[in-house]
Amino acid sequence: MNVRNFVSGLALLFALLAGSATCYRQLVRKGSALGNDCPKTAPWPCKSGQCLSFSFICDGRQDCEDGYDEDTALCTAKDRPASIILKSFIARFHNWLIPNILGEGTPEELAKQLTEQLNVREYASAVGLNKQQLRKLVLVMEYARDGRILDLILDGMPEEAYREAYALFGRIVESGFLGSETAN
Ligand SMILES: [Ca+2]
Repeated sequence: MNVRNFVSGLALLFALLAGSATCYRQLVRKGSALGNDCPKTAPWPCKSGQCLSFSFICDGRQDCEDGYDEDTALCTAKDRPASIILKSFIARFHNWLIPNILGEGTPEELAKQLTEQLNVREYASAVGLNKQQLRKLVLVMEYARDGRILDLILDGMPEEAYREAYALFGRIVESGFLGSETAN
């Protein structure tokens, strides 16, 4: 195999999926991407053997014979910020986020759960949030999505966290993370 093609293909996948690196590595291990012999025009290998271009991944229609291109975990990772970026954000602002907003856990664990859990309810049950904590998390995510910087600051957010909070939490919310939950 051409190693350079493989490496740049993998880098491209990471960039395009822009998802959880950890989750992606697990998916690669489960799948066949490490033996990728697909052409450049359709560089994404289904586990069942077909090659797809990126526009077919998570577009809502099954293109792989086994449906892997619409795999729930894969598509969740695609829509969420990379866990490594979240981890760094959580680590820098842990005084604000842990445990008040995200619950108890290391930045790495919490980032992983945020990128991999389907919605805020499943996140809450994975990290052990009670009802009140769940409501608080939903509220902060809504504030971030709506750009309510003053409410976030009143809620304890350091001002310098805002840009990242907006980009990261906003994107998580956009991926459908809140489901039907609202804080009010
Ligand atoms: Ca598809």
